[in-house]
Amino acid sequence: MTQDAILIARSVFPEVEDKLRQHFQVETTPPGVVWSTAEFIERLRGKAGVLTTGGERIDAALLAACPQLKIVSNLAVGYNNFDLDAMSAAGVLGTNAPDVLTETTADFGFALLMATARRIAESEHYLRAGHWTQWSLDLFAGAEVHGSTLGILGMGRIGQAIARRGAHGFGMNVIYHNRSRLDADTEAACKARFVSKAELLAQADHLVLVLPYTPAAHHTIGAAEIAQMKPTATLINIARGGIVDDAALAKALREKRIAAAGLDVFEGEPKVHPDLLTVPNVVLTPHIASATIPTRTAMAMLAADNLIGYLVHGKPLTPLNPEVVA
Ligand code: 8YV
Repeated sequence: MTQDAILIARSVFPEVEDKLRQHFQVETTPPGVVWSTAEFIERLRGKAGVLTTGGERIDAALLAACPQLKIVSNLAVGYNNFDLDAMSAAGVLGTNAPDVLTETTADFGFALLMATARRIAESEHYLRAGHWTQWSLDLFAGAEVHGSTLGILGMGRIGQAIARRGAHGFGMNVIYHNRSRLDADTEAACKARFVSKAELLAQADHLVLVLPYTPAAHHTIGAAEIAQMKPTATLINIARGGIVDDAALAKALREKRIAAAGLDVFEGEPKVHPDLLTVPNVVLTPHIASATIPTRTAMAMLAADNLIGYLVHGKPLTPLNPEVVA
C-alpha cells in the first residue's frame, strides 16, 4: 500500500518527524522558515494531510487549490486559523491539540500576572540599565497578588486551571464571566463566582483573558471596557491577538487608566503595535504560554497522532468537525 504524503508546515522536534515518517511520505519545513500563503499552497498540493500551527490560515481558496487534502491537524488548542465551515464543506477534517497544554498555559498565565503586578520586567530593565543606586520605599511598588480579586474572562479548561491556582495557591477571591455558567461542582472546585461582564471589569484587581477568538470576540476589551476597570488593575491576555484593541490598550497604559498589562498575544503578531513597545508598564512575551519542552512535545505528538489516527486508522483523536469522519 502506498503511503499518503503529508506536509509539516513548521519545523517540529525530530522525534515527532520520525513518528510521522513511519506512516507517511513526509515533506518538512526547515527550522526558521515560514512559508508565504502561495508557497504553502504550492507545497500542500497533492498532500493528504498537513500539520499546521496557528499561523497557517485554512480557507476556501486554499482548500480549492488542494483537493487531495483530507485533514489539517493544528498544533494548538485554538483554531481560529481554520474556516471550519469551509473545511466541512470540502470534506476536510480539522483537529486541534487540547488538554495537553492546559496546566502549562495556566502556569504561564500566572507567571505573566505576577510579573505584571510586581513589575518584574520593568524593574529588571532599570537594574540592567544601571539606574539602581539606592533603596527607596516605593521603588517599583506594585499591586498585591495574594488576597486580591482575580477576574477571569473565558472559563474553559485553562481559565479553570488559572482559577484553581489563584484560589488555592494565593487565597484570591476568584470571579469569572463566560458565555455559559459552570456547573456548581466545577465552580466549587475552582472556588469561582459567576458575575456579569460589567461586574468582572469593575471588580477585578487582575483580569485574565482566556477566551477563544471568534469574530464576535474581536476587541472584547477596548477603550470602553478599560474605562470600566479599576485604575490600579492589571490586564493579562494569553488568549488571542484581536481580543484586545492593542492601540486602545497602549493609550490607556500611557495615561495610567489601568496600572499595567501583560501580553503574550497580539493583533497581527508577530508584529507588535509600536505604541506597546514604548510604554513601560507592560510585559510583552512572544506567544510562549504553552512553551515548555514537555508540553510542546506533547502538543506536537497529539497533532501527529491525529494525522496517523485519521489517515491510517480512520479515527482521529480530537476532531473539530467529526461529521466529516462519519
Ligand atoms: C500554540 C496556542 O503554541 O494552543 C494554542 O492555541 O495559542 C499556543 O499554545 C500556538 O498557537 C502555535 O500553534
